[in-house]
Amino acid sequence: MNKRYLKALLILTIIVAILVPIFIAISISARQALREETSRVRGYAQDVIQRSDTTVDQIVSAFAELKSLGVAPCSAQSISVMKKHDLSSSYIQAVGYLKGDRFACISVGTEQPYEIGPPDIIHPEGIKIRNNVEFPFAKGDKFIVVEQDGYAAIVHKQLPIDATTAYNDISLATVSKVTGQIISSKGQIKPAWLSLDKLGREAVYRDDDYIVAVLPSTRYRITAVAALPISYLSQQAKHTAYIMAPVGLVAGLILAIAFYQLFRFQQSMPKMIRNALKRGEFYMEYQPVVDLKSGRWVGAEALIRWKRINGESIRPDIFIPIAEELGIISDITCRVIDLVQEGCGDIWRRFPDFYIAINLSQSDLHSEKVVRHFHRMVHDLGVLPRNIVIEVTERGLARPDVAREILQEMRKLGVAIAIDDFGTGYSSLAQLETFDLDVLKIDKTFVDSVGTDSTTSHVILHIIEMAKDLQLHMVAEGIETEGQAQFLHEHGVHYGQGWFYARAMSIVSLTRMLRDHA
Ligand code: G
Ligand code: G
Ligand code: MN
Repeated sequence: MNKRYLKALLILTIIVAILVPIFIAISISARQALREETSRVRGYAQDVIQRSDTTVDQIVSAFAELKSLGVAPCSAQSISVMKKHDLSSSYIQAVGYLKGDRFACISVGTEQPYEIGPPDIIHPEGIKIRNNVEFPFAKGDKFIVVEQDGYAAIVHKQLPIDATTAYNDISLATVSKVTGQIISSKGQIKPAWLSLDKLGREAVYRDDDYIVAVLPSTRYRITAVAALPISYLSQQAKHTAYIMAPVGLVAGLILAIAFYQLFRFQQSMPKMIRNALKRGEFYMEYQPVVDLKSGRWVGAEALIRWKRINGESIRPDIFIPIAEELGIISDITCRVIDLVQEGCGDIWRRFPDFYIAINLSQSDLHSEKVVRHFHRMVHDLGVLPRNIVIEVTERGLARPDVAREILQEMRKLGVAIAIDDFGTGYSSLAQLETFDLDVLKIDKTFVDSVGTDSTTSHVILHIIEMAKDLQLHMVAEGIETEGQAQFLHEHGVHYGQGWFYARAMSIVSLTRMLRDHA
C-alpha cells in the first residue's frame, strides 16, 4: 500500500468512525422515542375514553332512575332525585328537564327557565347533544348538555378531556362515532382525523407531523382522539445527537491514533528490519520433533525470534508477512540459514542423524540468493542430506513452475522437502502429486480436532491416508495432549511436535537436552 492511499483511508476511517456512532444513536433514539410517544399518545386516548365512558354511565343511571319514578318530570320528587344525582355523580354538574330548547326545571335550583338553543349532535335512540352551552349562573364556562326524552345532564366541557399531560400542545378530543362531530376538544384537531371510517377502529398512525391515536368506546357511540406533534421526536433526536457527537468524536480520535500508529509502524518496518539485520537482533529457537513411538528427538524446527534493543519482542507472525510484502524476506531467510549453520554445527557433529527444519517463504523459492546460501551451508558443514529439511507452505507452491525448478535443485543438494500447514491452503491433491515431496506436516487445527466431534475431526484421517498414498513421512504439529499423540500414533503418524513434548528452546537448551537424553 502506498502512502497516499493509506492517508486517504485513514481520513475516511476517522470520518466514518465519528459519524457512524452518531447516526446509529440518533436512529436508535428516534425509534425508541417514536415507540414511547406512540404508547403515550395511546395512553391519553385511553384516559379520555375512560372518563367519557364513566360520564355516560352516570348519565344513563340518572335518566333511568328519573324515568322509573313515573311522576311528572318537574315534580318535587323528581327534582329531589335530580339533586341526588347532581351531588353524588362525580362527572355530572347538574340534571334537569327540557321542554324544547328550554329548561323547565334544573337541579341547581333556580326557577328561571334557560334557553339553550337547538342540539348540535343527534344520535339514534333520541340522544341529543349540545356541546357549547353557557349558563348565566356560571358565566365563562362551557358545558355539554346530554338530553334523552327531555331529561338532560349537564357536564363541564373540559371534563372528559381533562387528562393531565406532559405536553401543552397535545390535542385531545371526544368525537361522535355516528356523525364525526366533536363533542369537546383541546388543541388542534384536523378534520382528516375525524372521518367516520377512521373513528370506528382503534389505531395509532402518523399523519404528516402528528402521531394520532384513535380509541373508540366499546360501550358508547363516542371515540377518543389524541394527537402529538412529531416535532417532539426530532427534538429528542437532536438532544441525543448533542450527547453522541462527542462520543463519536472520541471514538474517531482513538481509532485515528490507532490507525496512525499502525501506519507509522508499517512505514518504519523496512528500516526496523534492516536495522535488526545489521544489529543482529534476530536469533533462533528450536522446537523438537519427536518419534511418537519411542519419544526420541529426531530433529527440530528452527523458528526465528526478534528481540529489539529496547527489549520489545516482535512475533514472526507479525514481521514475516510484512517482510514478505516488502520484498526483504530473503534477507531474513539468509540470516536464518546463517544462524542455523552457526548454531547447529556442534549438534550435527555429535548427533549425525539429527535434522533441522527451516521455514521458507513463498518468494524464497524464487530467490537465487537463498539457494546459494543453502549450497554454502551444505558445502561448509559437510552435512548429510538427511540433516536439513525445508518447510514450504502451500502458498509457497502457488506458482508451481518456478517453485518446482528450485525445489528440484534443492533436492539435488540432498535437502528434504516438507509441506507445512497442510490443509489450510488451497492446493489440491492432484497438484501436490506433481511435486517431489518428502514430508507432510499436519496442521495444528487438525490435531486440535482429534477427539472432538467437529467436522474437521474426520479430515485428519483423510490427510493421513493421502500422505500414505503419496508415501510421505508425516509430522503432526501442535500436539498438546497424550490422547492426541496416541491417536496419531495409532493411525500411523510417526512424528510429531507440540507443547506436550517440548516448546521452542534456545540452541543451548536443545544441545544440553539432546546430550542428557543420549
Ligand atoms: O513458533 P512461532 O510462533 O514463531 O511461529 C509463528 C509463525 O512464523 C509460524 O507460521 C512459522 O512457520 C513462522 N516462522 C517461524 N520462523 C520462521 C522463519 O524463519 N521463516 C519463515 N518464513 N517463517 C517462520
Ligand atoms: O506454521 P508453523 O508450523 O511453522 O508454526 C508453528 C507455530 O506453532 C509456532 O508459533 C509455535 O510456537 C506453535 N506451536 C508449536 N507447538 C504448539 C503447541 O503444542 N500448541 C500451540 N498452541 N502452539 C504450538
Ligand atoms: Mn513450520
